[in-house]
This record gives sequence, C-alpha cells and structure tokens, in this order.
Amino acid sequence: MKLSTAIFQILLGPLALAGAVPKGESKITYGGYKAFRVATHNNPAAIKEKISKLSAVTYNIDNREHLDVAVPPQEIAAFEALKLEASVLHEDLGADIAKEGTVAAYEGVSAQAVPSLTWFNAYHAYADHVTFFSDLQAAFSNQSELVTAGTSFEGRTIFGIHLWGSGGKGSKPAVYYHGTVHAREWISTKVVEYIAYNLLTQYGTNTTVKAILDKYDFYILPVVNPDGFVYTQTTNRLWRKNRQTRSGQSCVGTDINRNWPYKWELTNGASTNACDETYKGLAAGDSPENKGLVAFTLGLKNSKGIKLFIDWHSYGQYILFPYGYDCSLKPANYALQSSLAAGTAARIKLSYGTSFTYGPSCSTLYATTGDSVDYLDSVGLAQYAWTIELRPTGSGTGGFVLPAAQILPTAIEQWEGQKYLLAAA
Ligand code: 0X9
Ligand code: ZN
Repeated sequence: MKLSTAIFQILLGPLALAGAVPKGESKITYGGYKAFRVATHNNPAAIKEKISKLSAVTYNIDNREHLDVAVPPQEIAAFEALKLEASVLHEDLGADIAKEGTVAAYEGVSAQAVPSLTWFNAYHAYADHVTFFSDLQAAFSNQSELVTAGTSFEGRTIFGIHLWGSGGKGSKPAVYYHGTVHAREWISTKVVEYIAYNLLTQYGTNTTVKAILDKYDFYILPVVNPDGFVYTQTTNRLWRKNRQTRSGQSCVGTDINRNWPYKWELTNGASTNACDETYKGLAAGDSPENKGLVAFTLGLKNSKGIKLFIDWHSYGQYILFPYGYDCSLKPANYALQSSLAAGTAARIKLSYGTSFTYGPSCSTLYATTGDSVDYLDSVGLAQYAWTIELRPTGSGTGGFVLPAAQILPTAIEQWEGQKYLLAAA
C-alpha cells in the first residue's frame, strides 16, 4: 500500500478496514438453498400467497412476469409440491457463492505503477477497492483525482474518481456513474472500474478513447452503498439496502434507489414497511447516502451540467431510461433515447452475443418512486439518465452471484457499449 492509499484509508475511517462479521451475527452460507424463477403471468400476488407459507427468500424484485426466490433445503420438497411453473437459477446457491471466489487479495502496486488487469479476474473486499482506486489515480495523477460524495450511515466515505482530458479538470459536461447502490450487485462495481481503467490506460494510444475523455469529465463512484457492500461480504451475500437503523424500527436498511427526493411521496413504486427490500425511508432523501449523493449531483449540475448518468445494477440485461414513477410517461427526447439505447444494445451484443432489452423503466420493468434516474432527469437535468441492469437475464441460470469468470466479459461488452454511446450522444 502506498502512502497516498494509507492517507485515503485514514480519511475513510476505521470501518473501511473492518472485515469481521458484525457482533452477534454469523455469516449466512445459503448452503443447499435452491433458487428459482417462478412465472407469475401478471398475478404475482397469487404466487406470493402460495410461497408465503414457506420460509423462502425473495431473491430479486419481481416484475409482472416472474419472481425469483431462494428456497432453503428443508423447504425444497414443499416448494416443488406447489407445482409452480419454475426454472432453476441456482441448484445450490451456497455452492455458487463459494465458487464465486468471494474475495481475492489485492497487494497494490509500487508507486505510480498501473494496477494489473488481473484485478478483473476476481471479486474483492471493500478496502481493496479503495486501494485500487487510489493506485489507479496515482498512476494517472495529471488527469484524475479522488473525490468523495458524503458519508454512509456507518461512517464510510462514498469515494470515487474524477477523470478529465485535454481541456483540463472540470472543463466539460459530466458523465456520471454509480456502482453497487444495491449491495449484492457486485458486478456493477467491477464494470465501472473497468471503464475508468480503460479510459485512463487507453487515452494515450486510442483516438476514440481520447476523443471521449477530451469531451467529458467523468465522475465514477464505484460503491455508493459501502455499508451494504461490506455486509454482503461479512454476513449476507443477498443484502440489498443500506444498513441504516431507525428508532422504533427493528428492521434494518433503506433502499437508496427509493429514497431520492423526487416523486418520493408517490405510493406506487416503493414500500413504507421498513422490513421490505424497497423501503423508502421516512422522508425524501433522508438516508445519509442519498444526502451525500444529492449534494454531489447538484454540484455537477451547477458546474458544467450532466450529459449522461448511469446507475449500474444487476440483473436482467436491461437498458432503462425515464420514467420510473409513471408508466404512461416517456421522456421529451424519447425517440433519441430509444435510438441511443438500441445502438448501445446492438454494440454490447457484438462482443459475446449478450442481448439487452431497452425502454422507459416503468413500462419495461416495473414502477419505482424516489429512484435515481427520475431525480437525475428531472432535478439533475441530465440529458440522458439511465439504469443498466447487467448480466445475467435470469432466464437461464444465475442471478446476483455471477461467477468471477464472467467479470471481464461483462465489463468488456459494457465498455464497448459506452464507447458507442459516448461517441453518438
Ligand atoms: O428496483 C430497482 O431499483 C432496479 N432493479 S434492481 O433489481 N437492480 O433492484 C430497477 C430500477 C429501474 N427503475 C424502474 N424499473 N422503474
Ligand atoms: Zn439494483
């Protein structure tokens, strides 16, 4: 670890270095759990009612057509007896989590050396992501700096990197990425890291990359939910929300993607029950993470403006644009957004044949209120505000637990998509 990294670690506080299981909680292994995708045929309530008798874990947010669940070993027979129309996502979720490789050690690099591409062969601990960014920044210190966007509930700094080209620091409109807003969506951090890595390492040799970085300032925040991310590594691989506690509530966590202060008050796309995965919080923008992200976003809006925002998630293979809060609404520049999304999907497909569905987020997937994309569009005034749901689709096998061997292919196809989008937008 270099001195600059050590200083950044100190800034992040002691919790950034903690890797231990929180007191009183043992790690959930999910050994023998079987995960299923269940067809709902527009009637998820009926299926949920049947499944509610089992202690199955909701595995992803359901859309109109299906819901994904992880069933504990002692309930599998009872689940199968329900004779639901279901396909298998994970034969043994615990075994797949173990195979995922969970976290590999990162040794860092010597002063000013570029980190190795082997970083993208494995998943890593939170503290190593901090070190990786610090190392990357130090290797390209004349066109990057580390930035922070406030502090999480447990006191971790929401860190990121700002990149610029020949116009100098802060001279161009922003391209702005968030990774791992939902704690279990680890692949999203790797993808934004790969894009940052390629922008910097290819700037000097690739004219397309040079043109992109000369045109935009990039602000890349790889882990906007650090507490949740750490919790997925210490305790529960399937955790989604932040780790905020609130007085009088026994359930932990607010969904950062339901807490943004725009259309938060609507009731159709978030939960008011603190125990739910989509809990919206008690007031618009009241989570510490959202406070920091709102301030950071407004800073970008008020300087050179925001050209493109992407909230990177998994899974489902979707490119989603506004709006989340109302399925009858389309953005003013709908035709343009559709054609850019179509072009991005086509370019993504060229690498490995991976298909992405695109469209307005509510009508394409489901309704969400207080989400980032609607805020970035309507308050942040981003020209394009998108959600990208990465691999897999869930129609084959796999879900949040994406084998480490798929990190690079997933990142490569998205890098190709972004090069198209940023040249065309
Ligand atoms: O529910 C979410 O926040 C996102 N999906 S995820 O499975 N990664 O949690 C989707 C957000 C996109 N917005 C809408 N579909 N309205
Ligand atoms: Zn998500």
